[in-house]
Amino acid sequence: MSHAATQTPELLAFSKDIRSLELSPLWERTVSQKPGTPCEPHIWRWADVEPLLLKACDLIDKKDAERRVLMLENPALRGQSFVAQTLFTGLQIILPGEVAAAHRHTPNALRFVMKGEGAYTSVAGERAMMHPGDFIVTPNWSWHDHGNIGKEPVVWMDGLDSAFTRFFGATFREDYPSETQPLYLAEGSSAAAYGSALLPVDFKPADGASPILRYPYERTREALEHLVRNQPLHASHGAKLRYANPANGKYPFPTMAAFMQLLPKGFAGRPWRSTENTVFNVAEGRGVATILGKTFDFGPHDIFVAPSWCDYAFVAQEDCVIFSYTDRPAQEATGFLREEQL
Ligand code: GTQ
Ligand code: FE2
Repeated sequence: MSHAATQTPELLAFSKDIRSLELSPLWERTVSQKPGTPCEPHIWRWADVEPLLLKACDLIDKKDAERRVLMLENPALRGQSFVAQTLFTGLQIILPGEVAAAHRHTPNALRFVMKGEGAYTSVAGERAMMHPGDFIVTPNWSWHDHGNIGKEPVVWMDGLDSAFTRFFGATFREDYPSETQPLYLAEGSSAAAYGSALLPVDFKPADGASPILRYPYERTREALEHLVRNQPLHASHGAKLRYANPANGKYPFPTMAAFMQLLPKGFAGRPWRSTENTVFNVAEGRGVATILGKTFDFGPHDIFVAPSWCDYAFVAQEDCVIFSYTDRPAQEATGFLREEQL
């Protein structure tokens, strides 16, 4: 509660005087003491964004751009690089023959592959081919480079927790001495070792990012199909699975969770709100998301953000498959998370 203190001339003078000593009275505080952030719900439609990504390919040579990425900035955070106060979203495009040079940084990164075949990412000595619908993990401080050895442009979404490293003043980065890193693990190694509900016999669980490099779309899609046919739907989320870190049963990153949900045609979800900041990326289908009273028609490859404490509800006009990522693990670890069905 903010009490309006009686503003005597002495009190006014006092408040003004202490400002020069970098002090300010709590009883005059104006910053919000409510849940939610200044961020707004917003949608970036593929029909608008795809031509711009292709145009960026004409304008920016790979040699001049470390990564050819368009950042999705929340309308309330222009110039600040973030889609919500805790999350970064970028759309990256890579043309046949191009390489995005190896580097590493303290932010964790996830990729959600959107369009095109023939691109790969190499992370910590292992290469994975990227296919639409795949979810890919780049743990913090691991070397990573990307390339396109196919015949068409490839686009994916980058999700980073760089807002956290910026918040803590802990953003560090390094370039690898050569353009690509050496590959010392065979393709498929992390899937074989960790991706079948089996673990190496000498494995010690750790609290970092998931050891699985790539969570393939086919398997995720299949699991959701099965659930939709055989289990009751969640009233708000339909059939929704979270990507798990097999090392500890938790999330793919200490800071970020990722999910895939299937909303069968005709689904009309109950409104939901959470202090989680959520970025949605439509893999398949058309529908309507209502976020904080604004309605957004969506289709394949559209991206929209539901910032903290903005209530949202889905209507599916076709079978919809929707990827999302959030800051949930950070809020669970701190005990801040609150959520409710409305
Ligand atoms: O691909 O390594 O969108 O380091 C932002 C920072 C992508 C990447 C981004 C990055 C990358
Ligand atoms: Fe990176």
